[in-house]
Amino acid sequence: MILEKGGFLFTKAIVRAPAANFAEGLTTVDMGVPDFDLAIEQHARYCQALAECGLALTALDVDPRHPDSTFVEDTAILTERGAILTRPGAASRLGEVEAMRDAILSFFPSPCTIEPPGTVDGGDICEAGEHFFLGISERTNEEGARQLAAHLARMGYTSSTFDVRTVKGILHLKSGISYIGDNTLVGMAELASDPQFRDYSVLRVSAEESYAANCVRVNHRVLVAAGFPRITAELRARGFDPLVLEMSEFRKMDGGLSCLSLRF
Ligand code: CIR
Repeated sequence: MILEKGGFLFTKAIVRAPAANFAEGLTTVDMGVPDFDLAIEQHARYCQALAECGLALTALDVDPRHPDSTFVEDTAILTERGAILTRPGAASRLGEVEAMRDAILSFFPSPCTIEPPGTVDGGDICEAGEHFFLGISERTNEEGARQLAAHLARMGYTSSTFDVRTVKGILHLKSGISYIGDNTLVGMAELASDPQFRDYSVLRVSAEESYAANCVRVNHRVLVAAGFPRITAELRARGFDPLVLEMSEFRKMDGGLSCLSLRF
């Protein structure tokens, strides 16, 4: 496996542990109420995994004013060439951006912003080297994607949009497809067959393993959710090095592996 320059030599990550009222956050799935103690345990293991991959972590203060605030990925897009603070599409999450602004200022002194009526959730933004796929979803609207595309273009990146609203069962673009480096995507069949992904090698997840489409390349490892043996074996067979993590409690709140951190 070739470790690419540009994108996957991360040294830092921002995380935030779930607040005690985490179960009061938004969800579209019917998988029961998350167990808070187990969520804390899974989050701690997730942080330990990032540290094992060589990342130094910044942990934001727990924020019970925002029950979804453990899903830090949605509040910013961090690239090698600059940062964009988002404007989350759920009203209850708008206030999460302020703490993220404070946290990134020492690393990214002049982040761009998304202005009303634009909305963008970081979970809809899939960085694939020089190109970004921007999901249009219930959270990211066309205006948000337009503003983001302009910011990215100024940084020298290209982008294209993908409407995920017709794909059943996914909240964000990255719930259904992930870029793991080496020109490779992992994706649900409904997305993987789209012509805009034709120049990539695509590892397809089966319908039963669709939750595992949200995996995360972190330096030499690929974080994969536990319980999905087929895609984990396939990753291994292709020369990737999966690091398997339990995500059951975050899944109940529509969260995947990528949303629990911002890596840069
Ligand atoms: C929400 O509905 O906003 C949270 N409960 C889950 C957000 C997951 N974020 C992500 O996948 N990037």
